[in-house]
Amino acid sequence: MTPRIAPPPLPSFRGRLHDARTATSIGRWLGLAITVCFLTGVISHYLQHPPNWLVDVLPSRPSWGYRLTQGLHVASGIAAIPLLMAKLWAVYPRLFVSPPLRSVRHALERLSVAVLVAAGVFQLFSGLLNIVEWYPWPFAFVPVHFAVAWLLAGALLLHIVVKWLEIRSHWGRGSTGPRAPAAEDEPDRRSLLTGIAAGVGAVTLTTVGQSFTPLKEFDLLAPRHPDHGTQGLPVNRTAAAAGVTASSAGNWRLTVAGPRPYGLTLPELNALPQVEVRLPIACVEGWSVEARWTGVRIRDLLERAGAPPRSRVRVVSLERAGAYRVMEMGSTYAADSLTLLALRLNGQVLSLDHGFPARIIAPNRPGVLQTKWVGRLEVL
Ligand SMILES: Nc1nc2c(c(=O)[nH]1)N[C@H]1C(S)=C(S)[C@@H](COP(=O)(O)O)O[C@H]1N2
Ligand SMILES: [Mo]
Repeated sequence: MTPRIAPPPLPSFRGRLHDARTATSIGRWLGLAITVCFLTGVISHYLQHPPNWLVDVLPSRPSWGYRLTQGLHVASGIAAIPLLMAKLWAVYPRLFVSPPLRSVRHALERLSVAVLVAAGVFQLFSGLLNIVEWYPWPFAFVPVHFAVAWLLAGALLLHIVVKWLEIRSHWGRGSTGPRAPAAEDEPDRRSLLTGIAAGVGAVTLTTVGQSFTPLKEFDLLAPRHPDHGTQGLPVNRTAAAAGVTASSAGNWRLTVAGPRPYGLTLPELNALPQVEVRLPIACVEGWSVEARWTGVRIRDLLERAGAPPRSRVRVVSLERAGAYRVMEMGSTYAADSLTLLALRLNGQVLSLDHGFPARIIAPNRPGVLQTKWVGRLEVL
């Protein structure tokens, strides 16, 4: 007879707060954060990569729209990190159930939770690394972050449906019934939740000032500070990084291609009617800041080239290579009176890092599309 080898004993958990009540209390805040993050992320994606049918209907107003949605996207994603860690702490003893798979239903449930956890962890950490511009992976961030967002949304929806009865019975204050939590645990649970709230508050307060400028004094942890940079504005990609030099910008001429193509030197552009607007740059990475921009309306430049109304425009930068060298703009943006080929920033000639001699500034658009060092406009 061969002796039977006993499986290693499963850990036993004595902490009392690893229960459905705690999981529900944390889960609703985590669910809210993920929902806000998902919806604002989808908005960001379609503003940045619109399918053709959407290009001319994307709204160029409100001018602060993208600033708000992308600020919320990054803030809700950051807030979700401590919430996700707390939630995983609350439920991790359930990893150690025996037998590990009880039925087909149980197997499917565990699989869906595995997908949910993996997608949630991936989204939050890839997003976090993206805002510090660290890409320690072989794939492109944007398409993968976008695809996994849908996976996460689907897995979350499934999770809520599967757990609906449990969630409902633990949602209210004095939940009763057979699954009601022990009343003597409530003070401990309140302490735990207060601690989690303090953690969420701390990470939010020390980062949200990167876009919500009234709190900029507390912006200690965000990678960017709204005031730090030449001319009082952060720089995302410097002229040096883009390979643009003062001399390449020196004998610069703007060319405008269209039914009546033309070129303009910088003095000629400066002699055209100048418009001043207050618009934010709102980077996809979460920082944003409003500034005063002066320059020539894009729609005036297009009209001069004989562009028909509701034309789209392609903008080409002097930059030799780079993901943001070429940008296209739908007719709502091109026709908006706030959309400028800006020559000045806060009253000063643009610095080379901010796009000298000329850059695009448009309302309600992701920062990546605010093309710097513009060399050419093409009526489409
Ligand atoms: N040609 C070009 N324009 C560009 C970029 C770039 O890499 N190349 N970066 C964009 C990004 S990501 C942002 S957020 C804004 C930032 O503008 P700023 O550096 O003047 O603050 O410029 C945009 N314009
Ligand atoms: Mo950006």
